[in-house]
Amino acid sequence: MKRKPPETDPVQDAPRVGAPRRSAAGLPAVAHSLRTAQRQMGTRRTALTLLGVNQDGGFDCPGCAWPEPERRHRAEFCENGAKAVAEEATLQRVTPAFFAEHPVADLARRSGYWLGRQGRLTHPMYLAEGADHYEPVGWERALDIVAGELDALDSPDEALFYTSGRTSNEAAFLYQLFARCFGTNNLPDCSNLCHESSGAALTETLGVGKGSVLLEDLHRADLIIVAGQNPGTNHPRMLSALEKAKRGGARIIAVNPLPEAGLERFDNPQTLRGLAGRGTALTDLFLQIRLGGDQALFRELCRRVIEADGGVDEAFVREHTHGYEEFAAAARATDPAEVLRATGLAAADIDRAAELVLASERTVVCWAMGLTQHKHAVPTIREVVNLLLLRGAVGRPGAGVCPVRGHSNVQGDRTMGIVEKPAPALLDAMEGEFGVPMPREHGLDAVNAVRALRDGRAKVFFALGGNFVAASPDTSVTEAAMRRARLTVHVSTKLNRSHCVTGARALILPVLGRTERDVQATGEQFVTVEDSMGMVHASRGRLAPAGGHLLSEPALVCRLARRVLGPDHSVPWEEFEADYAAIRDRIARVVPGFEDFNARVARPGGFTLPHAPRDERRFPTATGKANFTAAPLQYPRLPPGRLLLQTLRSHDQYNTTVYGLDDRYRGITGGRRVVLVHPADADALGLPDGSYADLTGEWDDGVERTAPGFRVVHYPTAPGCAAAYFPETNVLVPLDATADVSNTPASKSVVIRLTPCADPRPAAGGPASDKTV
Ligand SMILES: Nc1nc2c(c(=O)[nH]1)N[C@H]1C(S)=C(S)[C@@H](COP(=O)(O)OP(=O)(O)OC[C@H]3O[C@@H](n4cnc5c(=O)[nH]c(N)nc54)[C@H](O)[C@@H]3O)O[C@H]1N2
Ligand SMILES: Nc1nc2c(c(=O)[nH]1)N[C@H]1C(S)=C(S)[C@@H](COP(=O)(O)OP(=O)(O)OC[C@H]3O[C@@H](n4cnc5c(=O)[nH]c(N)nc54)[C@H](O)[C@@H]3O)O[C@H]1N2
Ligand SMILES: [Mo]
Repeated sequence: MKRKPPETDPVQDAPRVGAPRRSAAGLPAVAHSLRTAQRQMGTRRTALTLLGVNQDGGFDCPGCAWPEPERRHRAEFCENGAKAVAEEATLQRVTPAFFAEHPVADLARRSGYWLGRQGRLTHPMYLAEGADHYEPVGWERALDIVAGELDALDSPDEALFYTSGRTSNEAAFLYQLFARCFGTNNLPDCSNLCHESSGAALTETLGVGKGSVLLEDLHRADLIIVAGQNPGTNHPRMLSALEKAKRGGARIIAVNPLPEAGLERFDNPQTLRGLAGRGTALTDLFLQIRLGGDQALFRELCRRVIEADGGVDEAFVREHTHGYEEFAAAARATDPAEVLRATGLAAADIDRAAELVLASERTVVCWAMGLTQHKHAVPTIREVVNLLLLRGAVGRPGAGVCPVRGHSNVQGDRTMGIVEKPAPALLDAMEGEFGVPMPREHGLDAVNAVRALRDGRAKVFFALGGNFVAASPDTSVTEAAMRRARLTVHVSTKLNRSHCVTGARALILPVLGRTERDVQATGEQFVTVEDSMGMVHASRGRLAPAGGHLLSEPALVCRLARRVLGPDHSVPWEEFEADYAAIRDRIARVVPGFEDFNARVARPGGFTLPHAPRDERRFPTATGKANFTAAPLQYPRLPPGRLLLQTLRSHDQYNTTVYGLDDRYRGITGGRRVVLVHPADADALGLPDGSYADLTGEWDDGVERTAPGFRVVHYPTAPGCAAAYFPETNVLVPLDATADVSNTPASKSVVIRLTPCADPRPAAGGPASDKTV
């Protein structure tokens, strides 16, 4: 069976390729961010907006979740933060006139890049059944439509309430409360596609599904291992922390199939040295690992530690851990030859890594999607924990686990109860506080939400932010599933693919972004967020709203709840809408660690949430100790003539939002349909640099999934491994190819074959370009 890719508009995608960069940031990055911002916002607005990012009294950067240092620079943002802000603060507008001009079928042919560039959404819009255009609709009528469809369901579990990680704590708390008062735990979120594997592994082994280090721990570390993460692009402010650690004597090991520029060298634009291009070399040891080889690497490091004299912190292991003997036996049985096969590394490099680990008292391991998006992601992250436990490197200053989160408030959303498998304690607390019975049965995660839509078990899809259709795997399956819904509703700031691939009826509900002033009945409001290290602080928008019809996310949820649950509901929705401090008072009573929330968040910099393993070496697991886990070694096996593809981010995108067509650090400009292949693999496949190929995914359901027309780039990736950007390649990721336990799509290990094809660019006789792009 063949599966055709969904139609998108033929963006003028004409990639040009130069040499990859050897360092990140510096002056070019500053210039680049200001240029992007000015183009979208003009000079005055650029200055006004960017100076408010991550400052006390300002707003939290809507980019990544990296924490702010206590002593902030005047401009505590980075190139990619500036792009995220500009994307939201743009002066372009998508008005009802735009929708009158563009039927949905036309929008569905456009690229995500084009859709995003049309600007901010300004009016609630409704797509009636059978209609071909969205039409403006009043808020009351829009909420009536949602309430009507929800009322008509046979069970509350036929509704899905998705969340993307930009939502504030206040909006997230109200949203999960609403969904549960309505009667379902169907709260899939972007975490399911992202760090779910980290949460699963850490909860089981340490008892808390969050990172155990603070910024100052990074600064004090002896050794920082950065595995499966590209901070130069996705967490640029992390480079400042790495630089500081480095200056304090830390060593850094980068574990990655790609030599990422940001990890090689950092020219800090906030220091003179950096501006002059005399930056800091960051990586001491680069382990160019095969995709999915990390569990084997960490297991081997564990073996070395166990076998070295004095390698194991015996006092810590005795006092605080469980399962050591069983794990040590498994580690001792590791076959070094298999480790070399799984990792593709040289024995000498592993020796060097083991030396650095053994020489370090204070080790931090940082990771992101390179570890979480594999079939064996959970055992891989457990292996990271095993290594740190052996060294007593949890709950010690300068040491610990550091899963680097993605969306700016994805961690906070989870803390607020956006989770499809809620802890009974959370439900008990909400029942006690609000007197409403909470559903106990587990709900659907993101992948299971797609399955439920596909199978007709779910009929209403409601999204608080995000771009579910483009972010989810198996694009054709996901899109077909979405089209089966009775109603799809997107609470959004910008136009995206999910507005174009709809259920029988659809709504777009426009809201305020982080950068905008939020005024309610009791006056100006602020919201709060939690960063990757469990710090909670306030975020206050400064700009005038993008239009007069926008609601804030908390206000929208309150109005919807009142409409669906009735005006006499026991939750005071009206009071919450008028005064967000009233929401925080309830959070303080329901969510552990938020006691006295309003007072503590009023302090500059906010406050840090408690973390038992970090603060007191207490491990709230099933055994009451930190758990070693001895899983069998796993790594992807590749049939001959095939490559293992990872789907990743370019420097010019934020998940499904494409800012531009360049991937500066990797030397690629002007296009996104590129596939990075090791020269030896490309030669063996008869694919010269600059030739074109179709990518076809192979999976055991026998369905062939094809993404056509990618320019082949000979690139120094690990042999046998390829890389291409998502969301273009999500069509290749099978819905059923997910991580064990966490059910996160395995989008970093897709088996593909490359078939040579003709150059699809217009100049080469390919399809005509779209004049409007
Ligand atoms: N500018 C910008 N910032 C962002 C985002 C964005 O899109 N743009 N997205 C945000 C979000 S939601 C997230 S989750 C984070 C994502 O941050 P990252 O995880 O850095 O994002 P990816 O681009 O997916 O990069 C994965 C990295 O892991 C490596 N890798 C892939 N597979 C493996 C493997 O098997 N082993 C090892 N050791 N390495 C591997 C890749 O080569 C790449 O360097 O960034 C957040 N910040
Ligand atoms: N193949 C592949 N797929 C992946 C990944 C991968 O590495 N490879 N990464 C996965 C990861 S880590 C993640 S986190 C997901 C991301 O999945 P999502 O979070 O669903 O996707 P985004 O692209 O971040 O969502 C962008 C949209 O959010 C809306 N938006 C932006 N700001 C706001 C706001 O303040 N309020 C509201 N209401 N809406 C707003 C805009 O309309 C914008 O179009 O994608 C996943 N998909
Ligand atoms: Mo993410």
